[in-house]
Amino acid sequence: MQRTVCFVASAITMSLAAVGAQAADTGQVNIICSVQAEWCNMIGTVYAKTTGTKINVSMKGSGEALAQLAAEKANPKTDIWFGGTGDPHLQAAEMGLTLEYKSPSLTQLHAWAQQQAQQSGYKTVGIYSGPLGFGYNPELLAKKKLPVPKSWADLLKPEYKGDIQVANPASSGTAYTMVATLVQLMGEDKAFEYLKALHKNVGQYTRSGTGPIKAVARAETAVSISFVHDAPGEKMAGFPVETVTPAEGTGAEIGSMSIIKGARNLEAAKKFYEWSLTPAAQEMAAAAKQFQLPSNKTAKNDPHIPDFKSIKFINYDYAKYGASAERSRLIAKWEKDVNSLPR
Ligand code: S7P
Repeated sequence: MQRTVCFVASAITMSLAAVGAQAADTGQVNIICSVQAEWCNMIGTVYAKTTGTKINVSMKGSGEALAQLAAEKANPKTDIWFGGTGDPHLQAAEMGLTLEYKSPSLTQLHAWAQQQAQQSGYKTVGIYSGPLGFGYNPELLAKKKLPVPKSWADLLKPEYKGDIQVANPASSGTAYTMVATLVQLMGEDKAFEYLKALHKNVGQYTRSGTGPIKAVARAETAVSISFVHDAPGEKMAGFPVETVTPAEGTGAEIGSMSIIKGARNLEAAKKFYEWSLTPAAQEMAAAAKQFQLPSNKTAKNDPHIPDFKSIKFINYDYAKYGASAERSRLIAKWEKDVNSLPR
């Protein structure tokens, strides 16, 4: 942990040196940040120091962020929702929680990020992408004499009973990405049969999607269903963790950013939004040891970012599975048909 803090602090210092002197006070932006704390802290600190704008950051996973924004709808306290899986951002757009804003920088972004904006009526935008896969602890697997799981089918083998962690789709965008991926890969009936069988092997459903890979890294569980870009940071901190993407195919998130409808600091929020789409801002993710693929085409891609070309992806239907009714229906069905079962 000490190493992480030092690394982030020196990266912040370097970023500040690169962008120049501190600026005068120019208001504030209230942000819900759904990426990891190191990245949230870095963007908050660098942006505040370089622009003079006060940044209030509150950290929340994607599902929890959506719930908070829905609860605040009549009296929003948030200006920007930064990061988190794209499906709840699309749902927020549909629920009228976020503001239409067409950035002049859109053409600088990859097609998948622009598509996320178009599909939402420009109420959100893609800021990064990352593949869903499995994390595993090679030392713990060896100790338990378990093989490395290579496919969705492998996770159902009885020898993994109690050794798999995944988040709860009701609170986690990561876990919802898993449910939507399986439904698209297998068809809904087979996907729910699969999820019921997987349930028997799950030792714990965590609240947040980033919890399971941390548990794998710390040998609290052998296998996780996680975004694979969450592993290199754990590995750099000295933990034994590897990843694999399932042989049958997998989904990817389009991590997104939205301006909140009724934002009290709208002009400041738009400036922060524009800054977040620049290559320099997006490269701060890797400086904070977060290895999602940046959405700006000219941002430098750190070598730790997963190699998308080597992964078998499904053709994820972001519009359909980000739709409010579909997302709520699938989560309710998972609660009723899967989570209620004994393990
Ligand atoms: O920052 C890592 C990351 O995996 O976390 C984000 C997301 O908020 C996960 O949260 P929940 O699953 O708890 O909702 C991802 O967008 C991001 O890549």
